[in-house]
Amino acid sequence: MTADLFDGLEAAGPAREALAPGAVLLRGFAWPQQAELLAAIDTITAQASFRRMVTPGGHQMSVAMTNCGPVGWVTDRGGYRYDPIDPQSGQPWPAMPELFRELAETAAREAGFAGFAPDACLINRYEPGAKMSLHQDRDERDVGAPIVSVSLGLPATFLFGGLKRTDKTQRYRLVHGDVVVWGGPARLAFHGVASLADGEHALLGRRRINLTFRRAR
Ligand code: MD3
Ligand code: FE
Repeated sequence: MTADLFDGLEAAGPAREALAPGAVLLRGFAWPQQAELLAAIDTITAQASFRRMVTPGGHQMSVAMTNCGPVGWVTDRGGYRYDPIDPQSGQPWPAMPELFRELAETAAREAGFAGFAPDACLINRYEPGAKMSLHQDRDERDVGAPIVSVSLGLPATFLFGGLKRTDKTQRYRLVHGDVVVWGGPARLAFHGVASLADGEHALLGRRRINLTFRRAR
């Protein structure tokens, strides 16, 4: 009896929560890979360290960033772009680990976007007080491809709005291991992250790390 119920749950697959049309939260989807993900992040950041970039307007971001994969998202006084070279080292970004690619592809498939092949993985590091103001992600060539985000470490309050900056925002709490797939009508929605509350995470300490997978070109 219990086995039958359990089989039923297994057949249903991971818990899928629709946040909005096109936005699917897979709670704890990255949990099984957490140790490997953190080890891979350490390897990447040893080659391409976290840095706080400057916006075209001249403000230094509170979130520290790095990238892996064929291209990386960068900003400086000249604007936003995807660059195959890390401007800090003059070298290509570290390769995207197979584990990352597979996690992003599997999550996208679970959310109904089969065949997602990310060529960029932006790695964001939030320390207490760091935040990301409301913005759209529109530097990618094909906005038909979804964005997959993986939350690790301290919990964050994610702000999700509409297609206009002034649209009302909804708040979601994203915790360690959560994966969200943003596609379809959600792909161009305004979004941001509220100032990170202080805390202590068992594996990451006073930090939140977010992986954002994109098809940039
Ligand atoms: C919803 N990062 O790097 S990831 C970003 O938690 C960014 O670091 C946030 O927004 C973070 O651009 C949020 C979730 C996310 C990413 C892209 C989206 C949500 C999105 C694009 C459209 C709608
Ligand atoms: Fe974004």
